[in-house]
Amino acid sequence: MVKLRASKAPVPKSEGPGAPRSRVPNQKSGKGVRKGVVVRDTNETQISIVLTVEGKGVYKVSTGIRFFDHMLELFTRHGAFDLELTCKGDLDVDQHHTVEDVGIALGEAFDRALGDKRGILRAGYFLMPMDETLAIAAVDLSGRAAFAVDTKVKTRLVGDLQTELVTDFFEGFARGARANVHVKTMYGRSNHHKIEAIFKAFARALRVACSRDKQLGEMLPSTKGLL
Ligand SMILES: [Mn+2]
Repeated sequence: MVKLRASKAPVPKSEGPGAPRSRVPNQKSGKGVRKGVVVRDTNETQISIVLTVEGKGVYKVSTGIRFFDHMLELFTRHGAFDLELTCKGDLDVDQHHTVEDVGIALGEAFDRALGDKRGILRAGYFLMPMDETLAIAAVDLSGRAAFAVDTKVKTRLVGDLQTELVTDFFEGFARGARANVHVKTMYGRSNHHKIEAIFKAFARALRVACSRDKQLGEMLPSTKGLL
């Protein structure tokens, strides 16, 4: 667990790390392009993110872990987002802080971009094949953080990524986005495919969850009155 420290960029008090999140969305719902900007600076990682929900699949990603970059790049393309993401993490310790904190910050970027969440579908799922592998993902932008991850990967590394950290990424995302995130490899042979199929399924499930609900319009997709 990392401790947030004030970011280098001047942040208005109402948007600081201690501010109540549900009351400080980056923007209100509406018809425009939704963007989320996050600067997250701790003793372990320095992260900056510019996310566009209605993107063209354009990315500029650098985490220092090439396989993780590959996953974030295809996440951006399959989600039809735009993503500028840089993370300078303490990879000399190991990859844990980098992968977990990128998950948290990316989740926060979505939370900020979606504002009060009026007019979005809120939930989505996808079943993604990748050659011999099949993965599922289900996302609910419910305002509550919960996750379940089953990669079925048995090797310690895929490429240069410590594979156990895939779980930490999705846990971090669920916390940052205040979302329920469930991802699972149903079956497969290639460990590369298992992780990649999960990221693709997740991107496409999230794309649906973020998309605008033509039928409900600006109605909040909840009977509780707050998401
Ligand atoms: Mn690949």
